[in-house]
This record gives sequence, C-alpha cells and structure tokens, in this order.
Amino acid sequence: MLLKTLAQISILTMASTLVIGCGGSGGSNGNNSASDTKYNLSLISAEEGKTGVIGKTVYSINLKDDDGIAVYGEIPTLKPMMAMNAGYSHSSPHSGCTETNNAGNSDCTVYFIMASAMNGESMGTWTVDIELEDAETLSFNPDVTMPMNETVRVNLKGVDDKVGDTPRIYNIFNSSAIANNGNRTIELFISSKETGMSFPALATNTTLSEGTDDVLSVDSVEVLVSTDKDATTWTTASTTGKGVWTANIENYTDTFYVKLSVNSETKMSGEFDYATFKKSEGMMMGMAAK
Ligand SMILES: [Cu+2]
Repeated sequence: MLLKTLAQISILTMASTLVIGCGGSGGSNGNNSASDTKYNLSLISAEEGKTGVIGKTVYSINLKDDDGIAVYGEIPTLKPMMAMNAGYSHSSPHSGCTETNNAGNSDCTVYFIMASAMNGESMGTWTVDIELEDAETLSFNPDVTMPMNETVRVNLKGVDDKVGDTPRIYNIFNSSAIANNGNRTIELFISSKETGMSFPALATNTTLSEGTDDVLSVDSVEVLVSTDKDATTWTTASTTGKGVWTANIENYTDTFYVKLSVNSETKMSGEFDYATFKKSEGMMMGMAAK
C-alpha cells in the first residue's frame, strides 16, 4: 500500500516536471514571479532556526524591502510541516506571527507536537515556512527535541464530542516559566485537532470542523488550574482569545493539574477528568541536591 502510494507520487512528480519543462522551453511565459518580489524575510538569528522544542517555540524574523528598509504592519503566515519517514506529512499547532513592528521584527510561534528523533531514531524532517505576499518564502528545518524539565503537552479528549468515530483531541501545551517558590504563573496554549493539517486555537465564538458532520460551534470554554487534583475549588484561567490561557496559582511544589470543558463537556485523559503537568524526575533530583 505504502509502496504503491510512493510510486504514484513519483509518477506525479515526473509528470509535473515535464509540464514545467515544456513551459520553460517555450520561452513565452512573461510571468516571472521572482522579479515581482518586493520584500525579504529573514531569521534574526540563523542559529534560532536550527532548533525547536516540543511545546512553545518562538522564531523571530525580520522583514525588509528591496532597499533594506524595515517594513512594519505586515503579518506573515506561518506553516510548520513534518515529513514523516513513514511516508506522510502533518502540521503542528501554532499561533501564527505577530504584526511586524517599526524595526520589521515579528515573532512566529509554533507549538511542536513531535520530536525529529525518538530514542536516537529519526522520525522525519520538520520544515517551517514563513510566507508573505510579494516575498520569497523563508524556509528552514529545525531539529525538534523534547525538553526534559517538565511535562509540556497533555492531550485531553472529548466524550460525545468526536471527529468521525474518535474523540476530538485537545492539545494542552504548558509554556509556563519554571517557578522556584510556591507562587507560579501558569501559561497554557490550547488547540484542538480537526485533521493532521489543522489544529485551530481553542477560543469561544469559533467553529471547529466547519462544513463537516462533526461541526462544533464553541460557545463556552472553561479552563481550571489547581495544585491539588482533589480540590473543591480550582482557579479559573483567563484568556487573550487566541488559545493562550493564564492563571496564578499558590502552594506549587512540583505538579499542577488542568481541567478543560468545552460547551460544558469535561474533556478526559483516560479515566481522569484532568491533565497532569509535573517536573521530571531528573529535575526534582537536581533541585533536591541543591
Ligand atoms: Cu511527525
């Protein structure tokens, strides 16, 4: 099955190469898109583009015009894609790029869901494309690794809320700064999964799986955080409306818990109605040694 699919792709690639070849030899095609390029996208640090982590990864980019002058007020498009060695591709949740500022700078934020390698074995290749009309696409291949200090991602799943026959997946990413005392500001990014190519940020007044049998209009979202999974009162997180949720918690030691409900249905992690985020063994041992 896989071999057959790959063979078909090869034939398609050959066919499209031939078409391009014909057009090129004709020499009558006056549409040279390269000559229309007005803007130049670049990474502020080329080193930054070489790596990424599971969870929040920010790439800082810069936009200039052909005269080398910073361009402000433009919002580039962010497209992360992983070509799996297994023969298929998938995207990753992201919150896009900010508007370029007076210096032409913009932050593009990806929440990677998969490492480039696991147990020393390559899983595939990530490509991050940053696009803007009238600019050549900025493309780079970060090596994505798993941070080892704390849980960074937990999936909670719908019950009656499904995509096809399977429970709808909600990715909860923890991008909080590590706390050294009992007070901690928790920052979460929550996205849902429509397909392997589409992970929209979770926010009220949005529609998931639009145009399908699984369409879900998101009328209410509640995100609760606690350091005690048996607590009767949890802290309600607040949102900026773009999938980012924050909450301040007290009495934090090494673990916090997150509950999520969408349209009053509580999302589940197996039999549990909460997600668990805890420091890794290595980090707890390291801290105890100090
Ligand atoms: Cu992958």
